[in-house]
Amino acid sequence: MMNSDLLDSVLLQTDFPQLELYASGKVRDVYRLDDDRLLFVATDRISAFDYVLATGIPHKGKVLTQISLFWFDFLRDVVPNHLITADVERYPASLLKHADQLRGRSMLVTRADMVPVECVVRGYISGSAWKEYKATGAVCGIRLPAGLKESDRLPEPIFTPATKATSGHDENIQFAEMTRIVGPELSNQLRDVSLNIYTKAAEYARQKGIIIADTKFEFGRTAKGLTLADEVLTPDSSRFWPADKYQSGRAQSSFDKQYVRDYLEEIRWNKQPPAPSLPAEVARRTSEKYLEAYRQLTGRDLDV
Ligand code: Q0Z
Repeated sequence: MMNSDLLDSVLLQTDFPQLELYASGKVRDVYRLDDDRLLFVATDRISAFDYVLATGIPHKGKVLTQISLFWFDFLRDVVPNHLITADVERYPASLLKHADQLRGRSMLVTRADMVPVECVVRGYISGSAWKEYKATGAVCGIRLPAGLKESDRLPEPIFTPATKATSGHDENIQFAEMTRIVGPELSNQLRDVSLNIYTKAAEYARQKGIIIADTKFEFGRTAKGLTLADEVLTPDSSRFWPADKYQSGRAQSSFDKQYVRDYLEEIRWNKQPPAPSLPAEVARRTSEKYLEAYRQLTGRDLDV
């Protein structure tokens, strides 16, 4: 018997020989369709400790795509977004031969003139912000109250822009530095819209039992003006914490990746390539967590 029924539920690598790759990341690929339109594809790849693992997570690409689509709709009156359609049957005819690879995990989007700054909003102090705060008492030049503990909720959400460093890692910058890169008017506009979007989404997610500790937005310019692009408010672009396990004063468990991290610590992977594969049970339980995040946020089961 062929095991294709098992294998084809997980997409690690797309196979679109005639499409032109426009950008590729650890888990997503973007193709250029024509001058105005791109095709975004979310694979089932997962990264941990900066490396893509050898095992895919069933349904992950679909869950992340469907979460972004949920937020694009939720935020439609706040900010225009780059989505044209995620309905494969409405894609250009040349893509229909790939419909089975694309369905549920892809979006046809408007190509935007991207702003070269990552718009990060933090409602809680974690990760690089916690490190910076401990060292300096400030994050991206924003002075914070003394005595904060790791993972504390901030008095109000803060805008902490970042740039893609040559290392591939993001580098936190001060708002003043952002104004030198993109100008003061656009910087003010991006800060205000980013804080608005985060506040509205985080309030909603919190009612559904998910703390969105922080998140990264990317914007571009299109005919609609300043446009929300890329993926939005997913577990890959944000820290999702289960609200019922939240406790400040320590690092939080991750909504989606905790089983993966625990396993990688347990096998004492040295965090150098090659990245290991995951036991089927770890992949399956992680898949459940992504599906649970979708269900908790939207109130619906993802049809898988
Ligand atoms: C986003 C990225 C990814 C690697 C380019 N609407 C747009 N127009 C022009 N460019 C982009 C978008 Cl979203 C764009 N990225 C980030 C995404 C893989 C890098 F899926 N790069």
